[in-house]
Amino acid sequence: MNNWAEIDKSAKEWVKEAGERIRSSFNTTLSIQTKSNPNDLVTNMDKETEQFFLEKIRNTYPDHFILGEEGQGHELASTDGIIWIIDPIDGTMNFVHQQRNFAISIGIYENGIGKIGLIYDVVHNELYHAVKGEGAYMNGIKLPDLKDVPISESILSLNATWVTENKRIDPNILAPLVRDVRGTRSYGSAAIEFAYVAAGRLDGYITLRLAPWDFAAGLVIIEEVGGLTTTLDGEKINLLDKNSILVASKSIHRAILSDYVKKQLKEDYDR
Ligand code: 2AM
Ligand code: CA
Ligand code: CA
Ligand code: CA
Repeated sequence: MNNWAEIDKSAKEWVKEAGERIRSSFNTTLSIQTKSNPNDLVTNMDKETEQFFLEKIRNTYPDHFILGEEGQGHELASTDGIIWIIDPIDGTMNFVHQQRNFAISIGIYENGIGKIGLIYDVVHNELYHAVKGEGAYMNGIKLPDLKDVPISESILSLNATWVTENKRIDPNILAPLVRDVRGTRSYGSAAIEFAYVAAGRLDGYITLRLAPWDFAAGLVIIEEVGGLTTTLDGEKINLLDKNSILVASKSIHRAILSDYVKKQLKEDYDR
C-alpha cells in the first residue's frame, strides 16, 4: 500500500533540495541550448534537476511512473498507477534572462486523479502545496477559497500573443475581455500563474497550449481553493496531452466562457 503522507513528505523535501541546487547554480555558468525554436530554451539545470527527481523517485518508489518535460516517460499511454508529472524548471526563459519568476512544478496522480500538487517559486522561497481534500497552502499557511469578483475588478494573466495574429485563436475573441478586466499581467511561468490564481493575486489565467508538466500541479492546488480549470472550450483537461487552459474562480470562469468565449462548461460540476 502507498503511504501518501510519506510520499508527500518526500516530495516536499526533494523540491526544497532541488530549489537549493538551482539557487546555487546562479554562481555558475549555464549551458543553454534551444529545442523546437530559437525561443524554446533548455539549460543544464533543467536537465540536472529532472535527473535529480528521477533518481530520488526510482530509488524510493520504483513502481511509480514519471512524466517529465526533459525526456522522461513522454510516451506514457495511460494514467494507470501513480505518476509523478514533473517540470524541473517552469519558466526557463525567465530563469535564463531574469533569474526569477520560474518554479519547480510537480503533480502526483493516482489513476488519473490528482493527489498532490507542489509549485516551488525558488527565488521567492514560496512553496505552494496541496493534498487532495486537505486544502492548499503557501509556506504552510492555508490559502482561503477564491473570492467572487466581477470581471471589471479582476486581474487576468495572459500572454499578449493571444490578442495578436496567431495560429491558435482569433485575436478578436479575447480582446474585449482584455478591455473589460481591471488589468492584465503575464509572468511567463504557467506554474506561477496557477499559483498566483490560487493565492488570489490573479483572478484568472488563460493560455492556448500547455503540456501536462505545466499544469499537473496547478490543477490540484486550484481545486483545493474552489477554483476551476478547464480547456478554453469549457472541456475537461486531458492529463496526458497538450491543452488550452482557462483557470479562475468559478464565477470568473463562468463569465469568461459565457460572455467572451461563448462556450458552455462541459463538466457536470457547478452548473
Ligand atoms: P517552460 O518554461 O517549462 O518551457 C511560458 O509562457 C510558459 O509556457 C511556461 O510555463 C513555459 O514552460 C510554457 N511553454 C513554453 N513553450 C511551450 C510550448 N512549446 N508548449 C507548451 N508550453 C510551453
Ligand atoms: Ca521548456
Ligand atoms: Ca513548463
Ligand atoms: Ca520546463
